[in-house]
Amino acid sequence: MGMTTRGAAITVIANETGAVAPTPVASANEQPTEAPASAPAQKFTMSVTNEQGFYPNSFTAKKNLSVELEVDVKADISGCMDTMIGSDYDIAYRLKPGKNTVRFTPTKVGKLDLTCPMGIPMGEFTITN
Ligand SMILES: [Cu+2]
Repeated sequence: MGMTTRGAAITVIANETGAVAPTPVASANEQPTEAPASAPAQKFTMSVTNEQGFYPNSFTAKKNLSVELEVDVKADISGCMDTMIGSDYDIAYRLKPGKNTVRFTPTKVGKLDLTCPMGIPMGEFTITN
């Protein structure tokens, strides 16, 4: 019985120069856009006590960045003073005893008044660019 040895046929293929596409060059760094949505909120705190009322009550915040106002209610607030209104940004927040967080994003420069529903001032924000 005859055994056949398979001869390995080696085919030499000539390289074609320039056939391999070069790796794309990474694009240049892009400048971040202004005020990305992931920007941290501007945080403020206010307390409500029998001694000082709503205090501190004057804040400065930047436009187009979200605001978190923590209101720590340590006094008994009665009647409509338990509701904080900021009509420019549809703020209508019912304050509970303890810590409350009022959130909004100012979109225009100027004053933002926080009041009770009757208009008695609780605090104000100055919004800047
Ligand atoms: Cu009131």
